[in-house]
Amino acid sequence: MLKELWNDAEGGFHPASAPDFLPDAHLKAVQLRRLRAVVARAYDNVALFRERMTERDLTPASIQSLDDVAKLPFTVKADLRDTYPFGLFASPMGDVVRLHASSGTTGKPIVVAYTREDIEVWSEVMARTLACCGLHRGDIVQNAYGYGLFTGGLGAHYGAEALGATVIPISGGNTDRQVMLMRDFASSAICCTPSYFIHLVERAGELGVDLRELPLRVGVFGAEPWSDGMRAHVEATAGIKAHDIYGLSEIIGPGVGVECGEQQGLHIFEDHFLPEIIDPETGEPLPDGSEGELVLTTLSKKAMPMIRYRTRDITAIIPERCGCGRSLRRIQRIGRRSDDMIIIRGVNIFPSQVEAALLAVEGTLPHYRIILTREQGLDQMTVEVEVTPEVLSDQVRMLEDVRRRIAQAIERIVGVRVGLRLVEPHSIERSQGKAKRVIDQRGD
Ligand code: DLL
Repeated sequence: MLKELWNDAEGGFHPASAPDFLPDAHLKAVQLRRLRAVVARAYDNVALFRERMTERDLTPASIQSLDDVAKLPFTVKADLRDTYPFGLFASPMGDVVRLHASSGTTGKPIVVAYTREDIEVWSEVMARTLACCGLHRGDIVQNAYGYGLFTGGLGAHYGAEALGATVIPISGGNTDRQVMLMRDFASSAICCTPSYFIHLVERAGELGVDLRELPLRVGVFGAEPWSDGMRAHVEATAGIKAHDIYGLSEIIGPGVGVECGEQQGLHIFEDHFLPEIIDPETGEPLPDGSEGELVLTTLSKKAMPMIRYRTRDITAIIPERCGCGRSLRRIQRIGRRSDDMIIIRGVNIFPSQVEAALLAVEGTLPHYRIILTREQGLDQMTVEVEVTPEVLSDQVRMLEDVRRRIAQAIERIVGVRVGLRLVEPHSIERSQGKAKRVIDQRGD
């Protein structure tokens, strides 16, 4: 597959031949053929899936059209935990060439598996991801996603190599060295979490390096939610174009979807991943344009097919065609998960709303934490945010003014008054991977 996409004469992908641009009818035919094959594979090889289909009187022959996917049972994260470690594998161990795992919040990790063909598909979708961000052969890609059981590092690595770019496999952390290599090796792109990149820009500043003066041109940021305010901040402070990349271990890792140059939603690589949006309460499919939970079916995975996996990520499918010409449909950026809702005094609050409120106020820095406590049986929420040295060094009036504006912005967006703590730059711990924004001290 990769060979077909590669056009050496032009030094990169040939856009017209890439599956990103398939005519709709052709794409749908590919999807249906692959859907039928993957359902048959899961039915034949995974006991849990076969039992669930049998309970519903379904066999692989029940899938005659793409809409028939809605007949199939969902798969949820608990299914991966309950069958830990290898219970959902559809390939014999002899065909599994790689395992990854996602740590989750408590207890055992969830384990995912890849055959050689799966690794090829993953490399392909990641190469297409990076091409979508405007990268090509000759680019120097600093890969600061963590290498190891986390899918970010090796996913971006194989994709960058498949694209023909030069990879710097630096992994996460060691920020001073990141800055040094970025300058010395003239990195043109960086892959990492958005929160780590903000830290990197800040540290570079302390070391006297202005990223805007370096050849760095593109950021491929994901693995955690980040707002448009955050994007505006990183694009301005680093002088780059910042693309949002989405994925999850259960489906393949990074490479499920990405923003193109238009930066208006993320294209899903629909020839390999079939997206649906459902009502998270009822499980009913919702039409394009409605917001709900993203459900994904892997169309070509061999070692661990996922049928109607409930991601818990809340988004909507954008019905309109993208200006870039890709026929792949897009989803809106993911700002929240159905399970990260905080309820304070009966009001539902998502961390992304707090972020949007904070970044709208001048004088705040993009470093914050939400601390949840319980006092006399009542849940309390305190937002801790760093403010610029000017705010702190100026007279008390300015500090009070910023505090009042933040409080108002939060109240306007989330609907309740919450505790607020303005702190000095650097007082909140920096992450090397996914930022931990919510600190829950409520106990239970
Ligand atoms: O985070 C895979 C990945 C690596 C994606 C590098 C992008 C870049 P997991 O650790 O399994 O896999 O976490 C998956 O992270 O269900 C979302 O809730 C969240 N997530 C991932 N990308 C985004 C994003 C990797 N761009 C979970 N925006 C997913 C918001 C994201 N949330």
